[in-house]
Amino acid sequence: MITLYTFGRRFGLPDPSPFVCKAEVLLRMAGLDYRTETGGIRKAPKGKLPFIDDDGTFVADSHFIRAHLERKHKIDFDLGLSDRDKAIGWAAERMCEEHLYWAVIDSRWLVEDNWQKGPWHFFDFAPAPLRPLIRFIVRRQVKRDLWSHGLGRHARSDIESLAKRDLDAIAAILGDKPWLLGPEPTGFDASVWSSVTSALCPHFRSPIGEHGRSLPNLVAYRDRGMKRWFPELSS
Ligand SMILES: N[C@@H](CCC(=O)N[C@@H](CS)C(=O)NCC(=O)O)C(=O)O
Repeated sequence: MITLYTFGRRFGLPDPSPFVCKAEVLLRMAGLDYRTETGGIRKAPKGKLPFIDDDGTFVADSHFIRAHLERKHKIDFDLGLSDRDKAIGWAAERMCEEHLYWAVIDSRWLVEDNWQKGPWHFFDFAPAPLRPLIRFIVRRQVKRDLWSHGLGRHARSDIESLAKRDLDAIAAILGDKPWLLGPEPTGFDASVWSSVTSALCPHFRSPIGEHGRSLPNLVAYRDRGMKRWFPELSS
């Protein structure tokens, strides 16, 4: 049995982390039995979620989880894709994970309203006297991470414009296809769908989300994936 370590369902999303969400989509796509466990970040081999425990084999990072499932469970997530489509999928995935993700982090963690109704609550589990300190330290670390990445050095309006271009690019690749690269979902949808769904999350107020929700094919894509992989969360 596979155990997927997650943050848990929040904000109407399968997980606040698009990487955890991606790993869960991959497991559901593959039709593998799994259970989830929250609160495992202290055990995380790379200090981040997601990671899995597959009968005693620990694999961290959504990309390497995918590679592990492909290898051990003989799953081909890219069935039928041409080399060109694989290249487009990879470029879209990396744009979502290494660029759009950080813009969404900025809007959730550093915009006061969103912080208060979002990540602030990640620390509700901590003893009350420690909560303010933990919140301060973790938020300061996220600010540093954004600065180190480089995106955090721009004005917020510039970060938002960059993220909007990412969403426009995904919408253009998607066009009128049901899935990123054709009539059936592939492994790239696990990543791109999770990132799009996270960016469009209506729980948070942000020009990034508003822009994404104004793109009809992106909204339909989000709803299609939610119905397919997380019907329990689909409205
Ligand atoms: N490249 C990793 C990224 C994972 C990642 O950034 N996880 C974040 C949540 S979105 C995390 O666990 N952060 C906790 C921390 O940095 O302490 C993947 O694809 O799994």
